[in-house]
Amino acid sequence: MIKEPVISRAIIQTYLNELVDSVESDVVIGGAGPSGLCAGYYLAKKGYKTILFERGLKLGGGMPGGGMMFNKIVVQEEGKEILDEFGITYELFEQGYYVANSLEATACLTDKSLKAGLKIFNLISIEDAIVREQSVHGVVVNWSSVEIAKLHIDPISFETKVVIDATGHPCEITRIVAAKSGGKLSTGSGMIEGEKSMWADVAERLTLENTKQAFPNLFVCGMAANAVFGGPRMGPIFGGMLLSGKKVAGIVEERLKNYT
Ligand code: 48H
Repeated sequence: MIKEPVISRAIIQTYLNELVDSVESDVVIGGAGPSGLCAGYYLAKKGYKTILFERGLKLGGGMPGGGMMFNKIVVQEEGKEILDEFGITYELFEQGYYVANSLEATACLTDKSLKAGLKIFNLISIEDAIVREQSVHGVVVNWSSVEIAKLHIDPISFETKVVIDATGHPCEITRIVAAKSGGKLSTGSGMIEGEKSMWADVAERLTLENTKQAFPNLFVCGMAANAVFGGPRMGPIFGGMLLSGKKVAGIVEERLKNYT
């Protein structure tokens, strides 16, 4: 006989165990787009306790939508190694341009990052950061439904050594830190420089250059990196997003090795 209370207990208990275990971690990532999932995969695979909060119900950010709802993504030569790493099927369209199904790409990133040990909590939004002595020490979160319904309910916080802002175009975590720190980011102006108009070639290069620390213990990747440091957008080419996720994982790993 199937008992409803057991089903309820199984869900609530296992979820809460994971949430309680995540209150302290090595890395918190905000956003489950391609760059965030990729960063989470490489860090979790190395054994770092890595937690990801995603505002939405579904994962993948802007990836499943492809280009203007055509569910295909393009990846340039440099990004092919990551398609291979995640087992994503692709075809050569023209020399240097690979095309993949955006749904399969999203599914593979999700599957491999979860199996590598990344803890993903969807439907939870990061609304603030813990900042102490000019350094980030964690994130402040609430249910996305609370945010959407504009309910006056206090959030809870998760302490961590490093935060990665992978929230895409709005660069939400860094924007909050910039505002509350009075413009102390490591950008030219100390504030968010803002994303520039489309220029795929330059944008893909700058995405990688801009993948770095924006504030002590706060790193940016993907579109957030370009928004924070002032790079252009690139449209539905995703090599830069994937490579940025991999790059930030490497930088964060170095930071964690020297963390006291
Ligand atoms: C929790 C949050 C919060 C928050 C947002 O936009 P994304 O796909 O991000 P990237 O940078 O990995 O990829 C960008 C790519 O999808 C894209 O938009 C491109 C290539 N555009 C080019 C162009 O020219 O337009 O994903 C970000 C994720 C989303 O799922 C959000 O729901 C989530 O972050 N998110 N999660 N707390 N405060 N803010």
